[in-house]
Amino acid sequence: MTLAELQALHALPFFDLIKRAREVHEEFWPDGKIQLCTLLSIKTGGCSEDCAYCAQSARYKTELESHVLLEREEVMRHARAARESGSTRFCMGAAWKGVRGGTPRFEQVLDIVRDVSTLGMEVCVTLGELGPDEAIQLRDAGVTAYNHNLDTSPEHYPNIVTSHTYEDRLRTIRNVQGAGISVCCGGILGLGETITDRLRLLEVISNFNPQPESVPINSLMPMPGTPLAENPQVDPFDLVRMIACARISVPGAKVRLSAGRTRLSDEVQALCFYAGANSIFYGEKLLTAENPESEKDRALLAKLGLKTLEPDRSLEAPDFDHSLPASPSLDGHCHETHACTPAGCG
Ligand code: SAM
Ligand code: DTB
Ligand code: SF4
Repeated sequence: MTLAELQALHALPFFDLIKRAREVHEEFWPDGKIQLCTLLSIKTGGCSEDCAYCAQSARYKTELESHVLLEREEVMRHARAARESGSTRFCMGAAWKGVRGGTPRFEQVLDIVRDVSTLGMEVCVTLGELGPDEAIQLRDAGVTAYNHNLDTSPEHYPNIVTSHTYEDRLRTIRNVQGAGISVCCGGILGLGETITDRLRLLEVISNFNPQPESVPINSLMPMPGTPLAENPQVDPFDLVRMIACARISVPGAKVRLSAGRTRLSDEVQALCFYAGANSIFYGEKLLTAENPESEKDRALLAKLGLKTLEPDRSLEAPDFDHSLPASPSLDGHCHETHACTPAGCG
C-alpha cells in the first residue's frame, strides 16, 4: 500500500477503521484462531548494538543478567514445555549484531535448530544480521521463519539505532527471502515516532515481495537504564489503529500482538483481536521483559471464546514422539488426530 492510502485508512473514524479491518480479517482468516508462540532468549545481553529500546545492548547499564548461548538440552526443555502448553511456534532470540557461518556459535545454533525442529512446531529465530549462505544453512537445519524487525520508519530509525542501518536490516530480510524462509518483520510503538513514521513502516513492509508471513506489533516495554526508559505509554486506541492498518495492508500475515501486553487491559486486547491480531506471545517472559501470566491469557481467550491454532502436522518429523502429552487446547477439545484418551490428552 502507499503511504497516502495508509494515511487515509488511519484517518477514518475509529469504528469505520476497525470494521474495515474486521472484514479483511474474516476474509483471510475465516477460522478466527489465535496462534500461541513461545519466546526464548538463547543468548542474553552483551550486544554490541545501540538500539535505544533494548535492555540487551552492552552500551547501557541495565538490570539485565547476561548469559552465553544456552546448551542444546536446556533449549529443548523449554521447547518441549512450550509445545505442551499449546504453542505452535517456538521463537529463539540471540543478542547478537549478527551471525557468521563456520563459527562454533553458529554451528551450535544449527544444532539447536535441528533438535527443536523435530518437535512439530514452527521454528523461528532472530539472530541479527544474516548473509545469504547462513540463511540457507538455517533453512536446511529446519528454521521456518526469521524475525528481523524494521522497528519504525526509515526516517526515524537513525534516532533509535546508529550502529547499523535500515538498509542493513533490509539486506538481511532479502537474504532470508532468498533462502525461502518466511519473514517475520514488524515494529515497535512508543519510540517517540509520529503516526506518519508508523505508517511508513507499514508502507515498507506491505511492499515486500512476497509480503511477510508475520508482522509483530510491539509496544515499547520501557527498560530501566536504556535511553527510552522514560518514554510515555502509547495511547491504546493508537495501538488498535496500528493493528487494524497492519491487518488491512498485509492481509495474509499473522499480525502478532507482541511486547507490551502486561500494560494493556483485557478490553484493549479484545479490540486488538477484533481488529486483526491473531497471535500472541504466550508464557511469562518475552526475551527479557515481562509478559502476562499464562493463566491470565488462557482466561482471556476463554472469556472471548477465541480458539487457538492447532499444531501443523506437516511440520512433524517422521519419527515424531507422540508419547509426549498432546497440546492442551484452550477450548477444551482435543485437536490431536491420533487415538487419545481424556486422561492422555487435553
Ligand atoms: N538482536 C536481534 C535483532 O535485533 O534483530 C534479535 C533480538 S531483538 C531483542 C528482537 C526484537 O525485539 C527487536 O527487533 C525489537 O523490535 C524487539 N524489542 C527489543 N526490545 C524491546 C522493548 N524494550 N520493547 C519492545 N520491543 C522490543
Ligand atoms: C518481536 O517482534 N517481539 C519479540 C520477538 N519479535 C523476538 C521480542 C520482544 C522483546 C521485548 C523485550 C524483551 O523481552 O527484552
Ligand atoms: Fe542487540 Fe537486537 Fe537488542 Fe539491538 S535489539 S541491542 S541488535 S539484541
